[in-house]
Amino acid sequence: TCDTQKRLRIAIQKSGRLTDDTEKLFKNCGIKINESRDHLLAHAENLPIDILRVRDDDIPGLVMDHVVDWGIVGQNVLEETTMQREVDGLPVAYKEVMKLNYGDCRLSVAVPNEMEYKSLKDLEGFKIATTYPFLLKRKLKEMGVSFKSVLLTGSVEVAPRAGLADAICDLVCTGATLHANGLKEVDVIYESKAVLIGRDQELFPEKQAIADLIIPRLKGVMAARE
Ligand code: PRT
Ligand code: ZN
Repeated sequence: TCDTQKRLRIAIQKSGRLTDDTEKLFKNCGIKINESRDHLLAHAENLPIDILRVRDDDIPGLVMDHVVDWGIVGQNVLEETTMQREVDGLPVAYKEVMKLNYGDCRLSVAVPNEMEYKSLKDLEGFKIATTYPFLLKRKLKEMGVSFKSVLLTGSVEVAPRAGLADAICDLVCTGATLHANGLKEVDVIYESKAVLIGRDQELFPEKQAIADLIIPRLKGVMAARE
């Protein structure tokens, strides 16, 4: 339909750590979305913009497969997904429209408190539980450390205690989760924040006009919140 040519389609996280900040940002930019969070697709009332609410893990692929024009996702998920898609032979092109000022976290290696740790070399031969095997492997390969990753998409922090792994590599914000699980953060391997990405292709002129209207507003709102 002509709608898909004329309305800018943006994928955002349906429900999670990026959702509130993303919705606040849109609201402050004057994008009015009244539909509730249960709607997969929400239409802005006052602008030709459609919001697609999905799992954050799906957002890079939706942009790279040209299903949406823009997406907001953590750089951690973006980079991990890109490396996975390269292995799978899927398209990985996108462009970064702008970095956003929320979603800050770090991907860190953590080990049991009682373990003596000096450097990443101490992880040689370890089993490491993580949701981010590609980011971890990139870093450890660079350091010449071989290891075995144990893929867990949740409850990563309980893996050492459960005897599933010797160490973990997980996202950290305050460190409270690690602390509560008898783990200490020993090395940061990747620092992340939320980014707005777009498909690597020219937009239809109608959509480009909406993008040109919204980009300065996004920048303005973020500058005001610094
Ligand atoms: O359902 P869906 O797949 O969409 O969500 P999700 O559960 O995969 O992701 P979600 O909502 O947890 O996180 C979305 C994005 O927020 C992440 O990809 C990061 O880019 C960013 N982010 C920022 C974080 C954190 N901070 C964070 N602290 N993501 C996760 N955490 C988790 C971490 O994994 C650990 O379990 O919070 C816990 C640690 O927090 P602290 O404060 O105890 O250190
Ligand atoms: Zn996710």
